[in-house]
Amino acid sequence: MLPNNFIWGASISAHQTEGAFDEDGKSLSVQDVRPRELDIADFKVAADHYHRYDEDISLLAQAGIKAMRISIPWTRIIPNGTGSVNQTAIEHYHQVFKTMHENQIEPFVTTYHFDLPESLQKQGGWLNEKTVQAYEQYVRVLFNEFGNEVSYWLTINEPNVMLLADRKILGFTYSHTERYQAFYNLMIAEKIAFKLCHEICPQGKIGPVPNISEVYPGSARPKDIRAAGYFNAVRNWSYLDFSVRGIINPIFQSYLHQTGIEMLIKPEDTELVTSNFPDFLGMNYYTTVTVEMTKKGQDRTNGISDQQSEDVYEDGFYKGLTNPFLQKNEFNWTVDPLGLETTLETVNDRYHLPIYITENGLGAYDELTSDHQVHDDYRISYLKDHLTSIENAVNSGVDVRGYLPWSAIDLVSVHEGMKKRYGLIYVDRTEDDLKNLARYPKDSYFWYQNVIKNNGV
Ligand code: BGP
Repeated sequence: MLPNNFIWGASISAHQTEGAFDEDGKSLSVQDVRPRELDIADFKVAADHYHRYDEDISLLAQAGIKAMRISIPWTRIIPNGTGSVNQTAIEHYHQVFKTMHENQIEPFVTTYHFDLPESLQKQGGWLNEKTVQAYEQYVRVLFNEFGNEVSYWLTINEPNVMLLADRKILGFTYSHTERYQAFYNLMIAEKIAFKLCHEICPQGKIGPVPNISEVYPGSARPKDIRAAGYFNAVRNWSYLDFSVRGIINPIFQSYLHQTGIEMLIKPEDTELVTSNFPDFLGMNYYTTVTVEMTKKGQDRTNGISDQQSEDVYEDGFYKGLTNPFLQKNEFNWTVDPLGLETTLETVNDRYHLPIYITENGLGAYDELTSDHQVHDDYRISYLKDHLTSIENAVNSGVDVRGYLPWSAIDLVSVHEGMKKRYGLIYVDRTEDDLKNLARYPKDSYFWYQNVIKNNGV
């Protein structure tokens, strides 16, 4: 049974929904300039949420939704990455938050969701400590401007996926050494956000928002258990141990040492890292990952793979493989609702903090009928199965306080553009035909409305 004050929400990001990519003073982010495959939509218009946010917020309120996760683009607030603040952007988000509050919707705000200002990327991005200082200035503006309108702050969306992921997220890949230099700088930036939020926003609460999922061993072979331990540390606990415990996870440290990298918390950062902690955990969950041990020099191709496993590889440590006991969706993503229950229990056991599920959803080819309906029973069963896992985790003592599924409205998928739809609300456009961008609630919207009314499935 979910608690009476359980928060029912929905989630989006700015670059995947707003459009207006160069309007009202916004500069270009790495998402605007990175190459998109020819057949998938870019972010220039997306779902035009920048101009239609009042309609979208009102539709969400009609479903009974009480929280909406959005991100604010750094490129609107401080277009050059550092320096002058764009007052038009400040005013825009004051209006957005005003509209949310008028609709009894609580904002959950991600300060940075993959859309680093290109001007900072050109100076080395997260490899450059100057980006950490720029982020400090940026979040100081957010907390001072919106601290009285926003009670739930999320720092950096999925630093683990961003750093481990393929080039589709950032448009480039880091070398091994660069990856962990960026890791350290990103995690220091997050600690600064914790510190400033607690100093500037007395009512504010803040948390990290990694993509966390249990890593399974490909067999009962001890070496595969070891491989899963390494990837669990690299993918998950390296981030959450730094955020929540202020340490470099020991298994992660061992992996780094064995791969030729020494990572210590710099003496000048020790106070910051060990004195500033989150109030809650945001957690994005889509699937679980399965790995096996690799032999040194073993070819990384393994014949069978899925979206999550294709890029999971470290010679001599782990190699992703498709879990033969789980189904995949039509975009080749493994589906594992029980994995969410397992992951929640593990995260609770490790960190003992309130958890908000800030992303969970099914990307699918949806079809709009001639009478503007979308019969997405496949999405209803995905959401129902995962909500059941959340209820089971709560019943076994995990402090889950909210569910903000991905996504409130259809948006531009990072990997597969507009055709891969996640929304509770359909947005009428295709990859290359903007049509009228009209909004049509799907069957899953009405199902979710009923779930909210009953406070659970
Ligand atoms: C998460 C991101 C979201 C969204 C989601 C779905 O990692 O936080 O922004 O992209 O993945 O993935 P995709 O858009 O590739 O379908």
